[in-house]
Amino acid sequence: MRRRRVLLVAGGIFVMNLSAVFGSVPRFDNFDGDSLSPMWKVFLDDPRNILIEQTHSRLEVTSTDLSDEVDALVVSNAWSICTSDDFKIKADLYHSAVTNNWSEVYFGVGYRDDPLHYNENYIEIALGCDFHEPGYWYERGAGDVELDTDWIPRYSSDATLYISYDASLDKLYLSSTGYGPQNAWKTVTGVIKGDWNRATVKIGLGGYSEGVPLASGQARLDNFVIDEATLCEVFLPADVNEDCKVDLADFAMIAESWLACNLDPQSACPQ
Ligand SMILES: [Ca+2]
Ligand SMILES: [Ca+2]
Repeated sequence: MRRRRVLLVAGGIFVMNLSAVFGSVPRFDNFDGDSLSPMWKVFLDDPRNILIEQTHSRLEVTSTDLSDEVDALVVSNAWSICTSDDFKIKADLYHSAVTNNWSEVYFGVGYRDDPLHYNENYIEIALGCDFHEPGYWYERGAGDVELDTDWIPRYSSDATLYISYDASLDKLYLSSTGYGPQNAWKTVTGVIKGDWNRATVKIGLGGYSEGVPLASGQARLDNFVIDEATLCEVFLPADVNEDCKVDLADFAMIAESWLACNLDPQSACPQ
């Protein structure tokens, strides 16, 4: 129905001491200051035609009519959410561009296998519009492939979007009314710890446009809150499986590859 590509999430290769930047990871961001918190990293597909900026005490996505299937988003910088425990996160989103082409603002979780390539895995809930019909949009994807999508009409420009996770059931609940299964519009089962096999996930907040000129205030995000979560502040260099702990599981993965050598040519490897 809507061909799109979303660039959600950074890889886990960024080893920096985030706690040195601002103590522990904040549990909320109201985007009110003069500049974006270091808890976020910005990704822009095409800075000439789509931007995400902290201004007017919120995050605003703006774009031109030359934006062509492009994203602008902020992603959790170095920190991530542990999937060993339940989590509850929410954010306020607003989208009022009613046009024939698709544009949206979104909130989601995901990760990227290979930070050098468009190889993202993500689950998002969005406020968007195309064919002059505003709607809520759900999407689960891997790279350029949409694996699962859904859409329902929307009658308000703003909404609080809720993402909650039941770690024991590996169920992710997406909603515009509240946390948990009782509020879920979409329930995604067996993906985060199942298909993805992830001990942590990153958070993404952003916008997307297919040639829709988004003016200041038409597409915006605000008031990100972590109501419940165990956070990983930063991956340690020896944390091979990225579960925020360095233990025997990491050692076992290292031992599996011990003395392996992938140099090309192979003659460069120790003989
Ligand atoms: Ca704000
Ligand atoms: Ca580990």
